[in-house]
Amino acid sequence: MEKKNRILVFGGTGYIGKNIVKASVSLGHPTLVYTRPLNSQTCPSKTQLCNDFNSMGVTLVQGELQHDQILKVIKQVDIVICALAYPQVMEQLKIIDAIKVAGNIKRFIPSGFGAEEERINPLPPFQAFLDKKINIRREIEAAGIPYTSVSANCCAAYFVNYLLRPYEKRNQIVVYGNGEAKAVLNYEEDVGMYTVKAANDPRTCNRVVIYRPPKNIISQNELISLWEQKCGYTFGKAFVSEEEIVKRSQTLPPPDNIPVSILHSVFVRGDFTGFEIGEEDLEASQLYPDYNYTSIRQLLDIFLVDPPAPASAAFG
Ligand code: NAP
Ligand code: EMF
Repeated sequence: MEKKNRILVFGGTGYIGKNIVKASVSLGHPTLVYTRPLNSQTCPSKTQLCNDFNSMGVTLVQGELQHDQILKVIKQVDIVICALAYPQVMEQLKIIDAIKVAGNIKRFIPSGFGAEEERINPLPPFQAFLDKKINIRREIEAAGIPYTSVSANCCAAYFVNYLLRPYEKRNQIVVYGNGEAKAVLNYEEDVGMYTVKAANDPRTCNRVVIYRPPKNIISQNELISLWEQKCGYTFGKAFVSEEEIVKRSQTLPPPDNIPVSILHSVFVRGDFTGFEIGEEDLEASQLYPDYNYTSIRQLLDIFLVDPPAPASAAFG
């Protein structure tokens, strides 16, 4: 039996990161999570998650993003996956430096997990957001570190909850633009699984992998219709015009201007399906056809029985 790569996750206690950690464990990898020190100020949900990780056999390494500390743990693994929050995106330079010094890392996955950063041209606030991630891609390439960049498109539970608000039992749903543009909504657990698979796959070395499974390509209007079929209820629609959305992106102060710019890119412009997956591209469901991802239809069935808590407009 081939020895499993040891995987280290930065940001592993986060929204995306926890799915990566769980996927790493479920796929049989020795898994380490580098996390800021736990103390009396640590939020109870993170403390509980770390306890759960311990019981799953995850090795928790507590520390700050400081060179010597991260170098020491990087020397113990084969693969590094970073899921740090957006405000810490440039902190990845420290991880890149440590990987260069260590010299043992087979693959580095930077904290992308969203748009295909170099194939869309969104409103300025989202573009500025993407430019930082693109900068990190260039630094990784310049360092000669083997990498895989992940374009996970939209986290389905996050965005379906944000759009439908099932928890709030509203009779009207907000629609951005005319609701026709196609988005790609991928269940967070599948983002974790695809990411760990890709991180271990020779085919994806120094490549971008796009997560665009066919059953997860959907417009807001299609999503609402599906939800109406499942609920047996017809919702009113409150349309927010593109002009209003653009105006908000221009008038809201940073960082509040980023989420509205993302909504514009995803749901008004349809940027995330605005380019073809060509012969040269790597798409996750084509790379791993035997992996049964959770479709939007299946996710709505989950929401029916277990609606998530109210949406928050974070921009992690
Ligand atoms: P998050 O949950 O907000 O944070 C991830 C981790 O970052 C936290 O668990 C924490 O780890 C660490 N962190 C947070 N604040 C920090 C600070 N001040 N200093 C040092 N570390 C800090 O992040 P996320 O929402 O999962 O985002 C991860 C990536 O996914 C980002 O690149 C984001 O843009 C992307 N994303 C994409 C989507 C989508 O729909 N496509 C949705 C959400 C996020 P510890 O406390 O364990 O140190
Ligand atoms: O705030 C967000 O969405 C609100 C509508 C951010 C967290 C979501 C996100 C999405 C992305 O692409 C869809 C972060 C990074 C992305 O590239």
